[in-house]
Amino acid sequence: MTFLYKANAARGAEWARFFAARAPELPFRIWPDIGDPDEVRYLAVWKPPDDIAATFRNLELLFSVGAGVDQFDLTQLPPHIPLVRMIDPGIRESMIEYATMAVLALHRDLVDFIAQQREQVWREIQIVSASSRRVGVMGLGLLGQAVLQRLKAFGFTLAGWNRSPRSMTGVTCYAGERALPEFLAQTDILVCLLPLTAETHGILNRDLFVRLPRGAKLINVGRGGHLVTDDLIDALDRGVLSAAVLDVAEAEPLPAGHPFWSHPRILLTPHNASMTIPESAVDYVLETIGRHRRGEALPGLVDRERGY
Ligand code: NDP
Ligand code: OXD
Repeated sequence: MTFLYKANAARGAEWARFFAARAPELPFRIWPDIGDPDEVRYLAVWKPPDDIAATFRNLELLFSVGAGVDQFDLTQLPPHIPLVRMIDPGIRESMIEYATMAVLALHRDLVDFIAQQREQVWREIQIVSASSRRVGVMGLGLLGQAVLQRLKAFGFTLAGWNRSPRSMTGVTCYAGERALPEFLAQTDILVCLLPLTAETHGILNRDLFVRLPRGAKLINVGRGGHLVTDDLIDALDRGVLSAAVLDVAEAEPLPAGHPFWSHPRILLTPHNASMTIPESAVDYVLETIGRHRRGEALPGLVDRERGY
């Protein structure tokens, strides 16, 4: 019975250390050293290998080492193998930091100041109070809620939009497609923290941008597939949007010459908003394995119908 890890090798070495300490009875291997594939009962991956079911015939549980699972072709996974996404305080805390950094950067006009510094321009920009700045988060899941919770401390006017109804103190919550225009109309800084599914693919597009107040700002920490590149560039060039912070791209690494690299109103990071922390991730997978063995419900179990 083996646990096989297929993701960042340096972090895999840390997983190995925590496995050795916390589950010495469970052999731990790092891809491509898979050993006997029939021994693999548990597989944790970022990018899934081909033919998982045919290669690992005795697989019992499949883990995503990230919170998102859009990298899996859910139609190719046999129904008897549960897919479990990562629920990790490390992901949550680093996402809160990143989203807070991005919201504050856009709120306090950092994109303009970077441009001014390059041009040696010393010019004040009128400060807008946090209470007058309306921040809206798309996706009120674990991360969206955690980000909003932390943003309360700054005094922003907060809203959230979600598939099913949610309620959060101090946050105006909107639900469903019909409520989207109303949510957008009162959002100055839009944060995308949706999972990438058939429904959300390309959601950050021209039609959505024009529903925001003119000159609104965008933060995409969901997935590159949420955003239509040409529509963003056009919106920025025409002043429909005034700035964007992007952590994700449709093709990663972003290809040379892509317009995101050089657009003066885009701040770009290399899918680095948050990271799974090996120590807490190992606790989570071992707890999930225990629950699975006991036949208990699995927090983080992916609903294949919904796609997240
Ligand atoms: P959750 O599954 O906890 O939350 C997803 C939320 O999105 C749910 O509240 C869900 O609604 C809502 N949702 C799903 N589909 C729609 C839709 N069509 N319209 C409106 N709302 C919808 O996920 P997390 O919060 O943990 O993570 C969200 C995403 O963040 C991940 O899938 C991943 O893509 C991204 N991510 C990015 C990282 C990075 O480093 N850039 C790091 C980690 C995550 P409902 O309540 O109805 O289910
Ligand atoms: C994740 C990510 O999904 O890092 O966890 O993007």
